[in-house]
Amino acid sequence: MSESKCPYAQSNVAGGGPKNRDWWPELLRLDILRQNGVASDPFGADFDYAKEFKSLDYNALKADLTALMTDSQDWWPADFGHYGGLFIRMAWHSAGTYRVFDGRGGGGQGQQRFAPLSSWPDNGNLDKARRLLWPIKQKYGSKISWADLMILAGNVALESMGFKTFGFAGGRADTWEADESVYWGSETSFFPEGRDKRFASGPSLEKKYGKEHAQSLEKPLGATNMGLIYVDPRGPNANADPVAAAHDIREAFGRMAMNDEETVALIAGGHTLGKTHGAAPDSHVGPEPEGASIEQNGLGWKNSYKSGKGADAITSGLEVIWTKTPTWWSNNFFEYLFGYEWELVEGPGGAPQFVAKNAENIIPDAFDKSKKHPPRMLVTDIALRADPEYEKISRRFLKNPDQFNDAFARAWFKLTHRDMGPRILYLGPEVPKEELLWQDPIPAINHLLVDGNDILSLKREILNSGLSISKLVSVAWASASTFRGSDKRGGANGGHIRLSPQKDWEVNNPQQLAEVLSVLERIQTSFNESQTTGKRISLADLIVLAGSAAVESAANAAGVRAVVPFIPGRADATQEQTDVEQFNYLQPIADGFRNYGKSSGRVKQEQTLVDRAHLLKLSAPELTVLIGGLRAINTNFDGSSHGILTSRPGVLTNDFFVNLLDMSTEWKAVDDSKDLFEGTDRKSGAKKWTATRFDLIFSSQPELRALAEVYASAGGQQKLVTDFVAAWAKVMNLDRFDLA
Ligand code: HEB
Repeated sequence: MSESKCPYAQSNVAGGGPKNRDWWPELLRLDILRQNGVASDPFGADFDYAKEFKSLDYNALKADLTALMTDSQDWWPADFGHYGGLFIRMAWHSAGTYRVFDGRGGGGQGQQRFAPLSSWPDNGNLDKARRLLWPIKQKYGSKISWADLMILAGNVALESMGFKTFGFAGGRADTWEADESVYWGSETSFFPEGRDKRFASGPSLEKKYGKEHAQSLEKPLGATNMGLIYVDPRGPNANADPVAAAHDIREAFGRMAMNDEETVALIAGGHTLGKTHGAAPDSHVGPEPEGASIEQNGLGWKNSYKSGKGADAITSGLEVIWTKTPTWWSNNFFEYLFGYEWELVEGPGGAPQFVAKNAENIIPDAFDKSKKHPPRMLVTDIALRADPEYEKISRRFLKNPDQFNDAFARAWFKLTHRDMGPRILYLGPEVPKEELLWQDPIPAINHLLVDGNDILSLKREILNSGLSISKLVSVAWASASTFRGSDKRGGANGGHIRLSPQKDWEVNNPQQLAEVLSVLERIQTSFNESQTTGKRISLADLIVLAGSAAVESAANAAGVRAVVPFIPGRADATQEQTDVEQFNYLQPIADGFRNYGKSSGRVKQEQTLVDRAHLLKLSAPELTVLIGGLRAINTNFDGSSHGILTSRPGVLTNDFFVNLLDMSTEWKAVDDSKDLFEGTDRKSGAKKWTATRFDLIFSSQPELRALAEVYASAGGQQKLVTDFVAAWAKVMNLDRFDLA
């Protein structure tokens, strides 16, 4: 491999030189399963951020933040003497990377401190915003995370600019390294290059970024360009077309769970305050923080134009001030949007932007009191008038500022809290009382919980109900495994598996699911009706209990005694509490644990498996033992025998590993996709097994093979049961934030 051919063979660790990831970029990597381990956390495993946050003097912190807003620093002077616009943009860009399909991104981990986000072109000069916050972060230490501080700074900015927010919740614990689990797109260059790679090609592309084009944005991406939070402010590929921009906005904001009204409110609200920065062409701007030299102390985008700051600052290269009071909340955005006709012009760097026609110079300058400007807008701002649906909403907001204010307050709260999980995780004195549908509410428990004896008798009843071990385990897995650590949605609590849309997902085998649920409902009803003390069991609990009883029984059948811990306390949500569209985003494209899903051109089955394991917060050993155990128990979504490498399906044996590593079997791909394989007896040629990539990866990827060997070796049967039970219980309880 010559250096010119392999630009990546420069890994800057351990003396440099190519590493495995350089030599074999295709090798399945498990790193994301080890991410955020104790080795990277200075506070260790016992650190309890919630406890720290509760000891914070919240009001003092807010007062310090408020004072900071107008405490202009010479090294980065505040526009109009107020940092509010900058901090709002920082908070919005922190939260705005969230996307519905995998729940990744978002402001929950303070990831803006790390690459790639720290250095995305769209995050230009937000390094300054975070650096301005440093003295406050330093003062409050571990009582306030960067993740919380960045969002709170946005809230305080709004409040100090005359806006009444909907509230604030703390609780975002920091991480200490870059989150490498996020697929940000396959482009190898940042904005402004490479937009179209993430859009399906075809005739729609030629239609100049019309509707179809925008709608074919690759899943799970949330932005139209690599390195942008959402969309190109100049319209798709700088085409200056506000209608096309609207299609992109709708698609990108939809990926963040925002509807049209929320989208209009957010954009108009955000651009009611602050300004853009484009004093001169960006040829004056140096490398982003990750690419900058060491003596810049982590800052980037060093600007050689005149003073390089204040009036000479260059961020987006656009030069727009939207409103007459850029440091005070108003309805100016809509008043100007409809009060003027707009003319397309070139900004200082040559980028398209709009200026109000025949307008007087009514807009203040950020640094020179004697100067005034005409109203200006970005192409994406004009989209709020050019798109017929957005226009209706914008005109309503123009006439009804109260509705605008309320919509922005709610949308801002949703934007900044969307990835925090259930309300039980919200901390602090400003948590709103109102319960919101997007929080996936689950009713409070108002019954007595079952105890030891009830649990024993319920288990007996379940195991005598005629339902197979495989079915019971499948349904419990289906219920709990929707959980994702990314945005803390999903999981067994709420019993959503019995509701639309989950009950109809292909991966859940709807027919089998309905059969199991009807039996469990019968058991639930008869138990609850027979109680005289007010004791009840929810179906959500019973589904987990049934799976756990089945796991115990499967272990017993393998000759190993096992007790699966069960903690009651889950409640059943109603259909009305369940946002069907938003729950559908939890639907797995692939779930290797149930042998569901195919390789795509970009992603192979085994990659989806690691992705899912990451969302389930599993380590590589946990992933391995769960696959081995679930295959032994026979839980493929469609009842197929792929990977069921055992003659005793339904028994919790280590057969999967023993047979997978058995050299008497020879494996061959049987389909062109290379997702399905057949194992034959090396000598006789007799057909023995079928398996998928999800299965064979445990014999081929060296780290997974090493783990598989553990469970196939002497003592492996006992260890498999012990480890499987622990990993199973972990998955069942992933969403039990009430237990912590
Ligand atoms: Fe924005 C700014 C774009 C949305 C808020 N923004 C800005 C800028 C741009 C933009 C380009 C400039 C930067 C500089 O500095 O230069 N946006 C944009 C787009 C969108 C948006 C494209 C989509 C359509 N925003 C938004 C939202 C919000 C915002 C949603 C919130 C809510 N922004 C903002 C602010 C600002 C901005 C506040 C200002 C900043 C300062 O002042 O610094």
